[in-house]
Amino acid sequence: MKIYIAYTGGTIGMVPSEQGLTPDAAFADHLAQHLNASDELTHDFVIASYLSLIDSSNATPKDWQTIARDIESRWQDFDAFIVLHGTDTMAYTASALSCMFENGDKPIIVTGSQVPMYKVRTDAMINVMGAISACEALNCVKHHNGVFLFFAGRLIEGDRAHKAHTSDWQAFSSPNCPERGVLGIDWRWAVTDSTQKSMNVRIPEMEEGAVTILPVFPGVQASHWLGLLSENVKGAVLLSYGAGNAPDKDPALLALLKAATDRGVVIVNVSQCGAGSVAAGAYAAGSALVKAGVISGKDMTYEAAFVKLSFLIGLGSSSEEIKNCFS
Ligand code: ASN
Repeated sequence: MKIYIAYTGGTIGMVPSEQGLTPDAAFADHLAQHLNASDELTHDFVIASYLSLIDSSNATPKDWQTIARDIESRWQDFDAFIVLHGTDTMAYTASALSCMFENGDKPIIVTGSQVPMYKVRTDAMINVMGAISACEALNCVKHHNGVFLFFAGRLIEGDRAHKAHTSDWQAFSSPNCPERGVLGIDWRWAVTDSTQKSMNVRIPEMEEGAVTILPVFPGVQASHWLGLLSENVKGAVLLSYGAGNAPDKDPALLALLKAATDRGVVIVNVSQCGAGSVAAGAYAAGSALVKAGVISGKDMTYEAAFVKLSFLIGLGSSSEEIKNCFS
């Protein structure tokens, strides 16, 4: 197999500096040495290091676009793609690539590590080797391809991953969807729908700052959200309580939401619980949101809801089209 590996930044290839860990341009060579040292790996690897290597906490929607365009430009030349990325925003990038490479017929696996590769006790190579193994399995055994996040033995659908732990090896969860595969000594695969859908690659010009997140917390006031719902904002993820609730006794708060949805901002309700689904309107406190024009994000992660809004806005979809996509 020909496998393209892109190092975009992140802990996996970081080294110490006076300010703390920072990405290292020499990482691609070190990784190549590791991969070439094994006789068992017979693949052709091309490892690219991005010119601007970042801690993924600096990533913006433009970076998702850059990674997607890079993969698209090499699509015909490789059988599989591995994106090495920081964990902080890995779930957003995996979601974005899922939107951009819909029903992709080759694997795109996003991975990284909790501890840099230069350390003795690192999870870097176990994650890279697992990602390579996922590429082999997806390509050869004809399990369904697509975009996935691989971490600590779990192959998670790209638009279902959530960063769930700061320091465990198992940093990602798949709250509302079974993992596609779990890698122990061998793979255990989930049964999936086997209908082959046609591939649809759409990489829009991504806007920065078009989507915001509105946190709900005890005592939240309209003034807290006013700046977040500024003129240039076209979409928002509302991080509600429980099954989709927010305070319904503050008219100013609801009026602010209603004014935003009236001017075309699409506001998607996703629970801050981390797992489970929004049941829009089950409680009076949730019905008030529905009346203000807020739509349900159902069981999406907030990362996926944020990305899907950004993607559809990038495509130039109207508010109505975006709402239809979510429903
Ligand atoms: N701050 C790092 C990043 O997201 C964290 C990591 O990769 N483990 O780039």
